[in-house]
Amino acid sequence: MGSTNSVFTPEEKKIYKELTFLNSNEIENCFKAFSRIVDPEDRLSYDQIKKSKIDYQKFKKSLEFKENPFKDRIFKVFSKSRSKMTFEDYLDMMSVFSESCPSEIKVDYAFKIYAFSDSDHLEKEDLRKLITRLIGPQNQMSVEQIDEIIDKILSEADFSKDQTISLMEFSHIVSKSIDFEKTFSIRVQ
Ligand SMILES: [Ca+2]
Repeated sequence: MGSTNSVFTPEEKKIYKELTFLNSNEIENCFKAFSRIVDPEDRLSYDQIKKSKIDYQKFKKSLEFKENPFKDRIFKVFSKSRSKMTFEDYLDMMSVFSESCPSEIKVDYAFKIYAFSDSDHLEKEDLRKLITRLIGPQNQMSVEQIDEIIDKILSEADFSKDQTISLMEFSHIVSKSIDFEKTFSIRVQ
């Protein structure tokens, strides 16, 4: 009791605060969430946890993301190695999803997540996947209905008329959506 029983050294904390939009408490909470994924049985030391990596099989079951229809894309976009997520990757991700992250950065990452083929444009096929995932498996929509939505998005957002949505076009439509920031925020407990 009374001793500094923090997970992080003051230096680590300082660096993480500088490199993310997270406050001290949020960084601690991210560590707890990360530990729950890598070490559910509470066997590892803090240092071992910090050096652990999460694979997709574990990530997709995590409390924060199991219900997220884009969890596979989120995992891929934020895992620098593309197949394993380090604690720093996890912090970067939670930083983008935090309420303090500026909207432009959230938009940038949302675009990467929705660009299923990792290109720099959202193609019709990306929009189809996006809509299908957003409506969820229980809401049936016909191919024609989805095509109609795609056409509507393109007619409103595709200023360059090339049948794809660029990042700039995407930012423009998203900036008009009041809900965007809300849907793109996760509070880690
Ligand atoms: Ca376009």
